[in-house]
Amino acid sequence: MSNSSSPHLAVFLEQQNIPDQLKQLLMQVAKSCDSISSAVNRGALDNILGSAGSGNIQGETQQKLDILSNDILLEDNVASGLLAGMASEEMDTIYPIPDNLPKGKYLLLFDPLDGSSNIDVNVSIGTIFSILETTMGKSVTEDDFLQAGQQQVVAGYALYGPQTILTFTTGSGVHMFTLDPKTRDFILTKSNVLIPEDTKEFAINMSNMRHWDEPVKRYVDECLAGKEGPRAKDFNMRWIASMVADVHRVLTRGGIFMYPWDKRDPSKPGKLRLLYEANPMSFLVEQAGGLSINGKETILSIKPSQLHERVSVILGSKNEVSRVHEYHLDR
Ligand code: P6P
Repeated sequence: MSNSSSPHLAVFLEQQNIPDQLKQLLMQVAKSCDSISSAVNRGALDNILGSAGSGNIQGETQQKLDILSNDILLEDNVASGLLAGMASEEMDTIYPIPDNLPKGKYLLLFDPLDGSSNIDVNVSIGTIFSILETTMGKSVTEDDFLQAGQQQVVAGYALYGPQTILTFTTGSGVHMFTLDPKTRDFILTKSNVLIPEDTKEFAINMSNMRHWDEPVKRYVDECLAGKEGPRAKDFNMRWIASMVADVHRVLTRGGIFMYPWDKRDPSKPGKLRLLYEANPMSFLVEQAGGLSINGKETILSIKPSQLHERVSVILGSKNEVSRVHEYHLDR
């Protein structure tokens, strides 16, 4: 879609009916993603691959790029005067804006670099972000972040792949911008993205099959049965193990992405995090005409009870997610 008349991000935002401070915040986040993209592209040249030798609250080993990406987002946005606080997959607790700095009314939540297991093997990774509102200038606590996903004012991601693509919604459709490596401008390349209601492509980590709950196993078995089975059509499977890349494919050509609850750790509702992975992706998918559920309920309706809460995720093409939903209700 891009041509010389395609608007830059700043021009596009000027045309949007959203508060100026939110436009400024989106521009700032885009700038941070541009910086992360440059760091990711440099990789081993700057000795920033591999483990940082530390762990996060999720119990995961932090990669050097995880921490660098987190620091870029913190440092770029802390003094913007637009935020009351930030929260990150890589930080145990929330980050309130210090009292000596100007405060705003937005909360910025992010997974600074999603798909970290792919960093060292040069497979697409990304930044996921979500913006909530609070009272202007408030000294925030964790409770201010515990809002249902339907309260988000912005959701988006930056995908660091063959191109760097910034995708976001402000509640008026989903729009995609490609980073021009020469000018470092984000150029609108796809607007009002819509997910096809049907698909022949499913995404799930098949190695966990023996641990799945019955409704998910029933759905995947039917996909695997292909033309000879009850679906009477063949399916294809994809699994990149970077949620950003898998969801970008679903937004771009349809599909169903699943990281469901499984019985490896029954106390955990799922692997993916609700506030800064599932909620932003669910807002994008619903704005693009898809569905996003945890099995029985829509993810955007879930009221969080803790910052790093996890959730089962089944999202994508409307008619496929509806089928999985029915199987959960039938059980
Ligand atoms: P698995 C990446 O670590 C992540 O959080 C998501 O981006 C991705 O979809 C999932 O985990 C991959 O998990 O168990 O297949 O490695």
